[in-house]
Amino acid sequence: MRTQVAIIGSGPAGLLLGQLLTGTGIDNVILDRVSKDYILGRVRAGVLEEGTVRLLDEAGASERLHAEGLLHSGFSLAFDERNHRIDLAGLTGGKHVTVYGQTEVTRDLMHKRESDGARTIYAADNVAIHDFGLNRPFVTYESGGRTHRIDCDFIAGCDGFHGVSRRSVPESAIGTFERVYPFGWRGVLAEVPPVSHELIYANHPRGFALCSMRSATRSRYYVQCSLDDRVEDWSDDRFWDELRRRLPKEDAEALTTGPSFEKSIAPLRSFVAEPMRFGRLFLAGDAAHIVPPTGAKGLNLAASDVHYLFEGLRDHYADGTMAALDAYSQRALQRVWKAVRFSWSMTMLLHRFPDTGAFGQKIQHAELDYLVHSRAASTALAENYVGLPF
Ligand code: RFL
Ligand code: PHB
Repeated sequence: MRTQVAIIGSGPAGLLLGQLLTGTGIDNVILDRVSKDYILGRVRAGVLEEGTVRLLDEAGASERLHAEGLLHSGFSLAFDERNHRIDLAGLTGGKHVTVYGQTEVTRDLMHKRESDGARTIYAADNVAIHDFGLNRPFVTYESGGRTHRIDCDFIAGCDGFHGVSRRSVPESAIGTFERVYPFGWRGVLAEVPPVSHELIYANHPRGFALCSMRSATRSRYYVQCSLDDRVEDWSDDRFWDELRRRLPKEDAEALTTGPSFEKSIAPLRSFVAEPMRFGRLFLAGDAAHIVPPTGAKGLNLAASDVHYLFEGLRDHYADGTMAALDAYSQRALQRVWKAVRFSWSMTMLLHRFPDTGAFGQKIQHAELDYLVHSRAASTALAENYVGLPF
């Protein structure tokens, strides 16, 4: 088989890139190691920046998002037993975020891809990428007991943190930067109305908590937990009790609980690989970087990478230029590091660390107090949260 761009990974990065390319008449094939149903069973991000929504518009996959997504013009930082609202729209000249699940973004992109007749190969075993340092790269994979080969002009490595693309680059050619945090997030999804119509990020002596949602009837909640915890250690009752204890009294009393239908524990990590381009291989999204979810940036960074990569590929196929592809890694990384910094700072601000100590707690408190009472500091927070321009 031959294509122009072989895309490894059918997560939001790969699907969005595939749709933008298909819309411009650039042939592409997406390969994923797992099945479509498995991908649609993953519950992850929930907050979309305006730039991400714009790209989904461009990809022709945003009709349901505009009908069902929830526009949020603010969120709360909870500490000292009360909520302090950050007025995102007021501080950023009217910008919003949209609360719409990653699962739904993925479903909409898959649906659009199928209706366009673009090729996707699910459950592809042993995907391997070859000769990306040369002009004629190719991809191999196994399926139905046979090995298949796809010849292409470029490979887009959109296969997440554990994918094969980044691992195929010789260690001497790649630099990595990493911080692993000493805790995780225990998350639940439950068919109950959200405790508040806006998100609440809580800093509490017992640990961080986050109240989010997927719709007016479906809530997504998280509490900071130990890395040693297993999902089975957390009954629904234990989860709801812990969440209540970490919220201001008015929210704890208003919280509606119910059986959870998705439970997970996610470790938290910051990670960046540099550069993001190796010859004819381009990394995008979690394949190149990971941020802790505290700033709601992972999916949005995948989208901005895809924007820069798409521009490079589009220009190349329009008039043969490599200029934007040559600039890809540098342009993407400039934005990546700002989101890595923001996600790290939100994580440091809101969690209890084993070594926080009395001094650390005083510093966190002073910073929170400054953030919510200084217009300059609130503006910087809001500007980053709604997303830096791309
Ligand atoms: P994905 O979604 O991991 O997709 C990668 C795809 O590649 C496939 N794959 C392979 N395919 C072929 N061969 C191989 N060897 C392969 N290895 C892997 C996988 O099966 C998969 O289908 O990466 P992508 O597309 O870069 O998207 C990134 C986002 O998924 C991620 O950044 C976000 O989910 C992060 N995140 C959040 N981001 C936000 O912007 N806002 C949020 O509110 C937010 N909340 C979150 C989050 C992530 C979380 N977890 C679970 C880590 C909340 C949580 C709890
Ligand atoms: C979510 O709804 O899953 C969510 C929202 C905000 C975050 C992280 C996750 O910062």
